[in-house]
Amino acid sequence: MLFGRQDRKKIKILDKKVQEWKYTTCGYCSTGCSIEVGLDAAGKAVATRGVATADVNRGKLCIKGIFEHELFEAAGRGTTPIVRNKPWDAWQPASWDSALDKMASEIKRIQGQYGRDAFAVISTGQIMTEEFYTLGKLVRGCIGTNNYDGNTTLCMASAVSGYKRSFGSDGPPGCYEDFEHTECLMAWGSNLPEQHPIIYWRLKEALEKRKFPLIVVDPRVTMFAQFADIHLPITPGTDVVLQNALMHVILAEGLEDRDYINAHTNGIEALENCVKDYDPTTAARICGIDEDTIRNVARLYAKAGAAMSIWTMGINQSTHGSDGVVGINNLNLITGNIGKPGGTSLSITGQCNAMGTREWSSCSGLPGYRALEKEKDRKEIAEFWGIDESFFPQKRGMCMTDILPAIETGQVKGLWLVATNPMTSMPNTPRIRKTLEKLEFLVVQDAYQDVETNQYSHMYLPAAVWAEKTGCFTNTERRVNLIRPVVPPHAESKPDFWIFTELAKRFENGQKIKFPETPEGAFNEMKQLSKGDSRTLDISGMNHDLIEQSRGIQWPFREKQREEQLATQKVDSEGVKGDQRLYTDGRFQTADGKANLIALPFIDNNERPCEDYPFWLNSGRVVEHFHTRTRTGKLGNCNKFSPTPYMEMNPDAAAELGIKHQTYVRLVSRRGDAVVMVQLTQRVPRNMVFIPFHFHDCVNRLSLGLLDPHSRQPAYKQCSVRIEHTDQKQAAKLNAQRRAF
Ligand SMILES: Nc1nc2c(c(=O)[nH]1)N[C@H]1C(S)=C(S)[C@@H](COP(=O)(O)OP(=O)(O)OC[C@H]3O[C@@H](n4cnc5c(=O)[nH]c(N)nc54)[C@H](O)[C@@H]3O)O[C@H]1N2
Ligand SMILES: Nc1nc2c(c(=O)[nH]1)N[C@H]1C(S)=C(S)[C@@H](COP(=O)(O)OP(=O)(O)OC[C@H]3O[C@@H](n4cnc5c(=O)[nH]c(N)nc54)[C@H](O)[C@@H]3O)O[C@H]1N2
Ligand code: SF4
Ligand SMILES: [Mo]
Repeated sequence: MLFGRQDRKKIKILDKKVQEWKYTTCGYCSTGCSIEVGLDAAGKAVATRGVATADVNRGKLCIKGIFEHELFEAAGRGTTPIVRNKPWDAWQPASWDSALDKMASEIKRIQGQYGRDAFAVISTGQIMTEEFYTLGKLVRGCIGTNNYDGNTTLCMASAVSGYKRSFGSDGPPGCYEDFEHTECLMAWGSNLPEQHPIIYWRLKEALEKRKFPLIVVDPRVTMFAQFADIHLPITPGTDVVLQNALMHVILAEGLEDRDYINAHTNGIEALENCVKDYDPTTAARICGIDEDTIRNVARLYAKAGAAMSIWTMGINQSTHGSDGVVGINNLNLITGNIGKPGGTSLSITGQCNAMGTREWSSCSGLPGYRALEKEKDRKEIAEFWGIDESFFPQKRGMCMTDILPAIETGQVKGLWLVATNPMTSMPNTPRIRKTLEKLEFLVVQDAYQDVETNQYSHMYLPAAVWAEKTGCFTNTERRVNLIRPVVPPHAESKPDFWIFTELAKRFENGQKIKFPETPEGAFNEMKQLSKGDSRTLDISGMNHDLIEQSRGIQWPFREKQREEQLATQKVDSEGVKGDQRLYTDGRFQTADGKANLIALPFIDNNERPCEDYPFWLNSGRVVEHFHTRTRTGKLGNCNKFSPTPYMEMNPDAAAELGIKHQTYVRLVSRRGDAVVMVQLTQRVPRNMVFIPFHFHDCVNRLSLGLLDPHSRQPAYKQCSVRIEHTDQKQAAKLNAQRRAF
């Protein structure tokens, strides 16, 4: 029998006349979806589809992935290098040769005049791993500045620092498949359905097959919170207090895994002493979660056969970011939930290749998780590259969030920005503007010429974007996936890889060091550097073709694993598999192989709401936009959902101030002001407003961005503002003047 409307018209799908589908990997978020881009007879990218045989997305894509082929021709792409003497002069087009000559001579001038570290380099989480490795070789091996970092300090630095403190090394130990085994999942400060829609879909599918409790910790009633069994609307910045209280209950009630603690950890006594002070009654007053809920959640988590935690920016972007990560690790260690199916501490990464930069860019150290502080590591890399070991500094230099203030004090005179837009993404825009104005030489290397930071530069280098290039991204679950070039670089733009190797030729060490000629060449160097029995980050079994054939391979994947699998498996259809999990044997990357339990006393150091600034200002993202909108802002299919800067505000709070839905208001903080449209919603509590950070001259004009002491990551999500009425006509006019597409 047939149900439903019989006369329903068939949906017609427009025939895009695709002649060929090409394999690649999505270039937005860290989920790492495998994509195929369709080309028409003229070679134009006209469609995108998910790869059905890819384990990560199994044919699915989110709204950003579906329209990703449109970004190649989006407005604002750079066409040729351009230069000017002062940021207020007119741009002059330049040839690549003359631009790179000038860039090298300006770097040498600044370093000669003010010292090597006076020229700083800030990169990204959005170029290929081979490009990161090559940039590292150029910056550490040829230019020789120690003030070299990535925008990942705004993003994943707390996760990196927390993993290192707990386990002795970076590297998320879990994987998406853990959803299929877990018996309790706790999500801290992550809005998975909007920010990692395909990871969320994997979780949802696991939940549909087998019910387990889902607990979401977020001050807002996000989409994720709405789907949760238990939502903990925490007071901003107090996750560490909740974590200590959960551990207080677990230890007081004897629910911990003593055998695991004794065999695999150090530091339980200090932790026990610390969490004694965080009984649920006391903690409830600080973190805003009632004491019975704390006890209930602690018991659920500890009694589950396997329990896991995931987290994103609600934890990392805090003055307790690194501590929040360590707190999650503590919780999992005392319950024996590390390295087992469904029992893990899985940081959900941000940008498409935030992992690749952590692994191979040399930003915070040397390639392959090596440290500048270790003589053995310095020697090994110096020898491999063929330079003198003394060329390397012996400890890490400044982070991104310290480099910009160092321009203010005159320590840094020149800056090279690769694929990052601090004028929109750094906290306290008025201050960033002033610092950039002080630079003697600023180079912006970006796929889009209209990126806001370019207004302050002396040179702009047009970069090829995403699938105009070849290389790898590593996703949240340590899966290395491949981007094949789908179309040639736009106009005269060049792959970042090419720019790095060409610039290297203009430095003395660049004559000595052999630079790889192709991304595959760089990948081979990384493979050689990754070999070693004690290394978790081992990619020696991989190559580009095998990665594509397998639709991504997780590391570690050693040569030995490849040989074994090639001998026994039908690699043609299934590909090969790396290790799904780290630390399965309970051995960590510390001196004695045990993980560290670390006591975390809470210090309340946030800017909090007060009489003059009575609202918490929270910020984050929406599903249809990516970051500073250089891409999604120009794709009609994405931008149409939220083209106007807006804020979520609680209707009761609005009624009290006489503020109406869809009117403009002026927000004021101790740093500056911003005009936004009001969207009334119960999603935010009465004492909080939330603003997506995608828009220029908006939330970051207000934000404070106090830094985490361990990771130097800004606390974007906690500061305070007041709300004022504003002239509606003037506000509408101002809004129209903003970058509009
Ligand atoms: N659509 C889309 N997807 C993206 C991105 C994008 O720009 N657009 N960017 C990618 C990148 S780089 C990143 S880093 C990720 C970010 O992914 P998420 O971290 O999931 O996204 P956010 O919206 O920044 O923040 C998540 C939540 O943290 C909550 N939060 C605020 N303060 C606190 C607190 O004190 N405690 C807790 N527990 N929670 C708090 C906020 O209310 C918010 O709902 O997304 C990635 N995916
Ligand atoms: N208030 C507030 N601020 C935040 C956050 C928040 O939650 N709240 N989140 C922070 C986080 S987690 C992050 S990750 C940062 C992101 O901050 P940014 O990195 O500054 O933001 P993007 O817009 O992603 O900038 C990346 C740039 O790289 C360019 N690009 C893309 N692909 C390529 C390429 O292949 N080559 C080159 N050369 N250029 C390319 C893009 O056009 C874009 O201009 O923002 C941070 N800022
Ligand atoms: S979930 Fe992330 S990786 Fe997957 S299609 Fe969407 S933006 Fe791309
Ligand atoms: Mo991020």
